[in-house]
Formats: sequence, structure tokens, C-alpha cells
Amino acid sequence: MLLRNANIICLTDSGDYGRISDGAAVINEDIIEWVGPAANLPRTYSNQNENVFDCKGKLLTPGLIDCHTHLVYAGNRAEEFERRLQGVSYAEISRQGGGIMATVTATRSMCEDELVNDSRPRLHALMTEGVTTVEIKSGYGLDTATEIKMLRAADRLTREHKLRVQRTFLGAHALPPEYADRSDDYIDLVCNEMLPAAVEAGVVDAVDAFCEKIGFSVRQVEKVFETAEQFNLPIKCHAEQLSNLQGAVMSASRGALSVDHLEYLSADDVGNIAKAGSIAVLLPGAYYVLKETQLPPVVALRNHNVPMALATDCNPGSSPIFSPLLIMNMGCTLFGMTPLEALAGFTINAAKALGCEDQIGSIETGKKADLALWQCAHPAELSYHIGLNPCSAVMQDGKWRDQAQP
Ligand code: DI6
Ligand code: FE
Repeated sequence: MLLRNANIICLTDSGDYGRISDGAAVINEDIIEWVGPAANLPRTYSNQNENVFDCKGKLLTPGLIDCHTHLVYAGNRAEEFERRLQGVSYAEISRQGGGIMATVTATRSMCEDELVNDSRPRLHALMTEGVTTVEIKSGYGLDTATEIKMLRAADRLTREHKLRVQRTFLGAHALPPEYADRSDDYIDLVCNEMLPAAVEAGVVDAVDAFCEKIGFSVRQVEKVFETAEQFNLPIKCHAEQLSNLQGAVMSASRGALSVDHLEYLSADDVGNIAKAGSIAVLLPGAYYVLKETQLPPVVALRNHNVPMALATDCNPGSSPIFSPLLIMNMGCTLFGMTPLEALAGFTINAAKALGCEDQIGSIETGKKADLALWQCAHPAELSYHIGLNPCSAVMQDGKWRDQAQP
């Protein structure tokens, strides 16, 4: 397929994020075979008149990648939202046994089919805004069977819609009530039973943990990572979201793909993250919903060339947000990112956060033909509008999606 007349944002390293204003791209099966200025299009392609698609000057970007979500869960927490509005804090609700645990109870009681059905509209919301790859975490089961059920649901749901997925085991998300005051015993269960069983079931691509006072200590998270390493699984970490426990530096020094949240990361520690090569995944949705005031050290991350990804963190508690475009806006307005950093955050840097940048995240020869076409003249429009979805078509693996058949 030949795509013509496209305003292509390649998201390559070249200046202006690899913008080609009168661009063309050639897709062979599921792969980008050629991309460049229309004027340079080799004759073999330009002579083609079948299977030519006119992009009508619209913006063509890589398909968006939501690299941090908790999309699969049961129920919702609107009542907790009301309580937080009355001044009860997120951490306080968690200590009272609500918060994550409320979702755990709901998720345990739902069968896999129901979980898939409940989660589907959320995935659809991401897809309508150009998402072609999504990361989905477990972590609302906190027992072996439910963690596996969640990851199976993630698998089924994304397969059903032909999305690329990374399934992340987050058994160390919260302490289940059965293990109250026995958090080390729970970590033993995660390491000796839950994670091995989930790996055996073939549903784990990566391992995450919540390093926080209301989650697990650095030492406990390290144990989980040691087990992940035994299975050769990449690691990532929810770190420095509500306080500074030094989880990000620990995770980065163990080679974590990404360290996520980072509001309480000290600018002094950014150099170590940079040295280790981890990606910073920023989640302004949770910052907004929790009315956080501590900002992540964006300037230091930028100055140290730590690639910054953005993600929805969509979950029923701290980020009931299913709009990557809104998150891009928040990345700019709340965190001081540039619109192009925000777009890189949902494309090339998100691909790096998943360890998939050799396949996806930019429009380059040899990469997967996962693309999004937008009714926009300038890439900053993607971060600028709120509540307007300019996505006009999405290509996944070289095929236009039915929902947006152009
Ligand atoms: N941090 C978060 O923001 C989510 N998980 C985490 O470790 C919130 C999960 C929830 O509140 O349900
Ligand atoms: Fe999260």
C-alpha cells in the first residue's frame, strides 16, 4: 500500500521529530518498507496506481503506545472519589482497607468472561484515540488464580482487537487482608508461587511492583525483581509516587526498563537513572486526580537525556482516565513538557519503556506498520485540544482498522 500526501511525524531522532511535510510511505504486509519525502519516492512505487491511499495532507504518526495501564479490573470507585472530594486522602482510604483492596474484592468475584466484557469499553476508548499497543498490569487479584485470570483477560481482550500487548505481573501491588502484618510472607508467596504459576501459564511479559509506604519496601521489591530475573523477565517499578523511598534508583540500577510516576524523585538522583538507562514513565493523570502538588523532576530528566514516556495509568482509583490525548495535554500543562515531548512520550519513548523500540514507536523502514492518521495540521494540536478527538484512521499491522475505515 502506498500512502501519499501525508504530513508525517516520524518521531525519529532527526530534528523536528522527523517531520516530513509532503511525505509518502510504502507498507508491505505489516512492515513499513519505505518512508520519505514524496519527491524522493522511487519510481517502482510512484508508478503504482492500485492500493494508493491519499492522506489528504493529514498528520500521520506512529500508532500510540499506552505503556502503563491497569485497564483490566472490575467495578469502579466513584464512592471513593466522593470521599476524596470531602478531604479523605488516597493513602488514608488505602489504610482503611478501601482503595486498591476495594477493586481486588470486586475483581476476585468476577469470572474471566465478565472481566473481559467490563474492560472492553476502556480498551475501545484508548483505541479510538489511536492506540495500537497497550501495556496491561495485573495487581487486583493478589492471589494466584485472580492474577492469572486478569492476565488471561488482558490477553483475550487485546487478541480480540488485534492490539499489541505487554502483560505485566503486578502481584506486589498491595497487601491482601489475608496477609495483614505479614508482608514478608506475602512477598514470599509472590516469589515462590504466584509469579512462577503466572509464568507457567504463559501470561507474563514483564514484572512490576509498587514501592511505597502503602505498598512494599525497597528490600521487598528487590526480592520480587530477583525472582523476575530468574525467569529472564524485564522489570519496571511504581516508584516515588507518594514519597521518596529510593525505589527508582534501586530499580534502575537493576536494569529496569522503566521507573514510573516519580513525583517524589529527587533531581539529584536523576543522574543515576540516566546512567542506568531506564525510561521515566510520567503519569500526570494520577497527579491530577490525587491533586498532588509535588511535580516530577522534568527539567532534570530532560537535562540528563532520560527519555520521558507518558501513559494513562488508567485504573479505577488514581487515574480513571482513558484518553491518551488528555494525558498529553496534562503532560504539557501540568508537567511542563513540550507538545512534541508529549507525542514522543506516547510513541517512541513509550516503545522504549516496553523494550520494543526496534519494532514500534516511530515511522521508519523495517518497523511495524502501526500508524495513526489525524485531522490536524500541526503535531501540537494533539496536546492542545481537550475533548476533541481528531483521530481519523488507525492502521494496525498494515491494515486499516474497521472502526475507522477511511
Ligand atoms: N499507583 C497508582 O496510581 C495505581 N497503582 C499504583 O500503584 C492506583 C491503583 C488504584 O488506586 O486502584
Ligand atoms: Fe500504575
